[in-house]
Amino acid sequence: MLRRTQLLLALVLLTVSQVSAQKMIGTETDAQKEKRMEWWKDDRFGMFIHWGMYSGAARHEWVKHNEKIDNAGYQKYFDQFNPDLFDPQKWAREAKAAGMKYAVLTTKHHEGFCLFDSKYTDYKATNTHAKRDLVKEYVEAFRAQGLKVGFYYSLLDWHHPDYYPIGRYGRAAGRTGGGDFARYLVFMNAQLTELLTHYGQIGGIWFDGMWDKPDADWHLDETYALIHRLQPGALVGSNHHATPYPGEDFQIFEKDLPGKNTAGFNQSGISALPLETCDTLNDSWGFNARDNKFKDPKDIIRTLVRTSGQDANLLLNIGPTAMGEVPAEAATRLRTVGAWLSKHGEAIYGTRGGPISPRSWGVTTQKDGRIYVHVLEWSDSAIVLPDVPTVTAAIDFETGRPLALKRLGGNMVVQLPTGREDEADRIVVLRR
Ligand code: JFZ
Repeated sequence: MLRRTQLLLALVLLTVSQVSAQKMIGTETDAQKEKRMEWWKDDRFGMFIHWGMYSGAARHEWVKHNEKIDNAGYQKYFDQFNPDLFDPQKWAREAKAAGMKYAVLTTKHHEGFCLFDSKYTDYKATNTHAKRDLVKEYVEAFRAQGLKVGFYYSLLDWHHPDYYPIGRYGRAAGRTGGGDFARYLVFMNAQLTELLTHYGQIGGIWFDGMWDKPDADWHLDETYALIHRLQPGALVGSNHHATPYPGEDFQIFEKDLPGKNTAGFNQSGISALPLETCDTLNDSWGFNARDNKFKDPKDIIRTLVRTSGQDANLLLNIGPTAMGEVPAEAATRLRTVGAWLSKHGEAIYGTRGGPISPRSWGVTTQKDGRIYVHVLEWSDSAIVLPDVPTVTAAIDFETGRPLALKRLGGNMVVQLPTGREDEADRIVVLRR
């Protein structure tokens, strides 16, 4: 009898907390939400940073899973972790010079190691040779450069004993075979509370790893309500590759433009939420000494332009070494993008997707009565666009010179600047 009353009480409490969680998320109007997300959409371009103990292994951030390393075998990366070249101000300057406006750092990746000084674990940077809270230094350095700071947090945990039953991945990582998932969720929410109360105003929380246990009850509504309550301005996104859940503010596409699925992760299609693509400079997120498949800077610029043309953001990753250095191949690419943005940023920052939907040749963005036609892959000297009746003139962005514009059978034929077909982007400004 007593047990039944207790159960009933627990059920009532759970229902009450769920109802209040939904209310927290649900009371915001669309207009309020749009206002809250404006800065983020205006920013368009952010820096993703994958950094952890796996950086020391230098063989991809999934090394513990890929090489079936148990906790004892992985311990050496903890013992060796000594990022004596870590200079977050340098990272922040690199981000700024790249034209990035916000950043997201892996505070805890799948390996379970925390870069911050959490009360709820010993598996943290404070207990390594670093002896300090690295998240705090990141936050301070990026903020000083005027960038917004966000936190990546892995729901999946290959180390915590209460992450049980284990999911699809990390099965050979020497797990104990027991644990209490409800207790894990308490731990997780306690850590999120630390992240949202110890570091000032946070841009957002970027979740990952839910795909490891898609059918588990993560009590997402409670976690999301907690975030929105602690920091009403923070944005919530989760890289679960599914249609976004209530309480999420943006939809993430991994290694693909929104709606595309060349990587095989993104089967969900585009939702009504604001969008973000996250991508790598080579093939790995965490530092991988064997991965030298660095992308052509021109393609990186084109990815940024294409995401903007889809009214989406680009979160572009660096994987610093365990010592804390940004690999030279990454740094030079960031500088190239930054140099391009310093000249062409007007057609990216603060824009929204343009009136002509994305095409194979390129995309359009728009701002303040101007349409920016980004011609990315088209070698002819003119282009045919669907008519936008309010357009009165076409101008070459680079030189400010007028370009011929003719109406023809419900289309606009726009002359393109020649001799620059090889450039990452040829921008034509259409004036209204
Ligand atoms: C995830 C992480 O696993 C990865 O390490 C990185 O942090 C990235 C941003 O996000 O990437 C995934 C997630 C799921 C799959 C593959 C890569 N999956 O389900 O195949």
